[in-house]
Amino acid sequence: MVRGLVLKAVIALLALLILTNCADERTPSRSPFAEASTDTGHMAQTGAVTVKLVVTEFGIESSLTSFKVGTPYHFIVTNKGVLPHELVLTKPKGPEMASITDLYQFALSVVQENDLPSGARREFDVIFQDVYSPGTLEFACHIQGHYEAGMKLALAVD
Ligand SMILES: [Cu+2]
Repeated sequence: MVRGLVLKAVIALLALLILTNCADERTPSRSPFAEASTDTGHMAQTGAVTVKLVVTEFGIESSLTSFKVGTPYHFIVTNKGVLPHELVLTKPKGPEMASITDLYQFALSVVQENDLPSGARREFDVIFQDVYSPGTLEFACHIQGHYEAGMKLALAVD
């Protein structure tokens, strides 16, 4: 009888320990995870700065071209042109970014051509981690000929 009781007590204690452990492990890991996933959409409505982008033949317009490091921005891009376009947030094409591969590999954000046909609207979030002096970062469409026709817009981050 006594042994049975002790066993039950031990089992109960073990169960309690396991439960407590689970709770302990869950609590710290859950909050940053929730902030990263669930709250991102929420943040877009409350804390983030909304930026409207328009792409056409052949240009890019933005409601904002001056940004701050660490501020969450919620971008809404609309294709008001008749052709499909893309919107890449990357460094300007040049000696440092000589190929399309370089441009995409560096990109802080990419809305692909397939996702941005005429009339389409796409949204994405960016929090700039680094400072970019004017002329070192831009929105661009690198579909053949579009960039050269004027589909680029310089921005700055400080
Ligand atoms: Cu384009």
